[in-house]
Amino acid sequence: MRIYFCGSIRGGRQDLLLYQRIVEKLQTYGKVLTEHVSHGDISEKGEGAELKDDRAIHDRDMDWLVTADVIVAEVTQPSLGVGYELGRAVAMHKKIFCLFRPSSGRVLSAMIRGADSGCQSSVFQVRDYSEADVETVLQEYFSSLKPNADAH
Ligand code: 6K6
Repeated sequence: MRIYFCGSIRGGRQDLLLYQRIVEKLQTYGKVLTEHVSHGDISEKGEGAELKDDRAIHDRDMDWLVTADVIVAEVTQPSLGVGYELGRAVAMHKKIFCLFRPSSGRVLSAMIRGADSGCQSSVFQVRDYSEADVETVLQEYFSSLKPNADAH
């Protein structure tokens, strides 16, 4: 399974340690295409060890998104890039799982919360969770995916 993980970079790196836990768990289910989102050496400016221009980053990420079977996004820290990736993934009819922590005191964008139809088999799901439960929540989501289910 090819997994595309979305998390804030220029939107703010406050949740970096949580992204690392999420990526570690996701790696037990398949190949995480965007592992770098959890790398501590990328600053809020999006600068990392491997310097690329913005167009190259965008084009490479979109190529990966096309090939992904499932998109997992931590959406608590607002990020334009994550919102953009989710919109593009919806247009591609991808399976999408968004994780939000109400304990942050934030209110999730209606455009993300409202994209979840509320039905358990919805291709776009938003899950409220607390940090301590992140591995369990991911486990529940991935066990609910049918083996060999078509992402389109
Ligand atoms: C250099 C080395 C590694 O990463 C960099 C530079 N930046 C980015 N690289 C890869 N993906 C990125 C980069 N900046 C943003 N993204 C994508 O947008 C990621 O897949 C994130 O999910 C999302 C974050 O968007 P912002 O708006 O918070 O930056």
